[in-house]
Amino acid sequence: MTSSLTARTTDASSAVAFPTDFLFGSATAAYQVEGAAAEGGRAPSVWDTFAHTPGKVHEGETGDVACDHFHRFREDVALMKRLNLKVYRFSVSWSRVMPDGVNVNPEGLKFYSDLVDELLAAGILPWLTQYHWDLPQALEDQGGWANRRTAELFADYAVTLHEALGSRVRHWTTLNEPWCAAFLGYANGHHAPGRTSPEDALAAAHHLLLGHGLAVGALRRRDPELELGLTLNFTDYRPADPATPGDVDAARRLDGSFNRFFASAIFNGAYPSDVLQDQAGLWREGLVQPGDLKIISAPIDVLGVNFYTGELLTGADPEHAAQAAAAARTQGAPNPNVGSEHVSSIPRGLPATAMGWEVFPQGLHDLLLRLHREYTGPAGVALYVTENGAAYPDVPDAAGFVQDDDRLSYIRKHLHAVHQAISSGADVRGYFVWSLLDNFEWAFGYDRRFGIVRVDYDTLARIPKASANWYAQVAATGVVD
Ligand code: NCW
Repeated sequence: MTSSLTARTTDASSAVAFPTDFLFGSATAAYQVEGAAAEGGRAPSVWDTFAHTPGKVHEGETGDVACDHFHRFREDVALMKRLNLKVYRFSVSWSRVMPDGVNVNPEGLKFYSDLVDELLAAGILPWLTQYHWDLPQALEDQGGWANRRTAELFADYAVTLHEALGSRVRHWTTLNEPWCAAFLGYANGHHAPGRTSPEDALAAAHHLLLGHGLAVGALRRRDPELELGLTLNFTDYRPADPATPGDVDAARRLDGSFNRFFASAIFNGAYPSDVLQDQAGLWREGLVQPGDLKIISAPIDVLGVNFYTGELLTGADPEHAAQAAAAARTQGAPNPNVGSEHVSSIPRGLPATAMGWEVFPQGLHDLLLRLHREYTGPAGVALYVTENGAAYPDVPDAAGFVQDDDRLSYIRKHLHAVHQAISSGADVRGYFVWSLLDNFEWAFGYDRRFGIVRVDYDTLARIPKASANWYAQVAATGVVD
């Protein structure tokens, strides 16, 4: 670790200063903000199909228009500049640049090329995510992520993007939250493509990781200096009662299927044996081919960490059944964690966000140190918090301004947790607030607002909230009060 990564403490008793080269930014995802769903040669993705299927998304809402970022990206980049952001994490819509998943649409590529130019001109580092859940529908029609060919095409897609953008975009994330893409998409059907097969979900998880590994290999061969990685989502799981074996096992199972499954494949080149046991009988014969785990564990430079919450877990204890069922309802039951069906979460009385997610910043601190110790530190891989933030029921005043003290406090507490983790030795180099804008929150439609900037969906006006003004100061000074 270089000395510039050593966290500084300021004179003010509770204020902390981040390393001078620490990157403060914000993140969005293509389907959640772009809109222009049928423009410039873009073809439907699984999310277009899903959102247009009655009953799948809150009030039948879709990403057809979303924040209209496709037409307003210059305004949005100017806004980021006003907020002093150093880096912007965006995702590319595969079906915009390759409508059928295979053939290139130059008009679609041009949008991202223009976006990158605009960012660079504003002095903002572009951070590209290749896949944030919007698979071209044409590929879903051929089996989607349950089909091994999708992983191979994903590597071709990486090369296409690199040919167009590689000289200007140096930070490259293959996947965002493959757990969600595989298990919410294929196991409980809460997300697109809405399938409900545990076997398909495991096939999708493996092929997503394989696609990541093939893309890393292809990109590395083309450009050894690229900063390459992927973003995983992590939740802090603890047993409700550490003395109850069923609860301890529940925490082990969810930590296994949600956290360790992906991290272990990437860093250890193997799926955890206890998780494989939990999922016994659900792995299709021939799914994992010789050499796959070696491809998946190709060295990376950066691990992106998305963190929102923690959960206290119990095994199938009848005493907790009612509480657990209530908690499951807020999360979009049934539990999509294949091999962990009898695990339930117990509310522990902490304040929760509008997603029903408990606010637990200690979990982020402990997670960063754990990742550094068990996975990234030994591999010399840097950590970035690629998403953290909160949805709250915002109440705008007459001018549309939101005094979102709850969101501001959430971000502040989590930044303190990051700072503490750096002080304890974790190599964390940046933080991206989720999200820059209120946007299409998947199955929740526009009902949940994560933005530090309010979007008025009638006028599409952007109005920075109190949290945005506060975060602009943090980004400018590196100091969190
Ligand atoms: S839903 C989700 N999110 C939100 C989304 O807007 C963003 O695109 C994602 O990257 C905010 O950040 C991520 N993540 C899913 C978290 C896990 C939900 C657990 C459900 C258990 C049944």
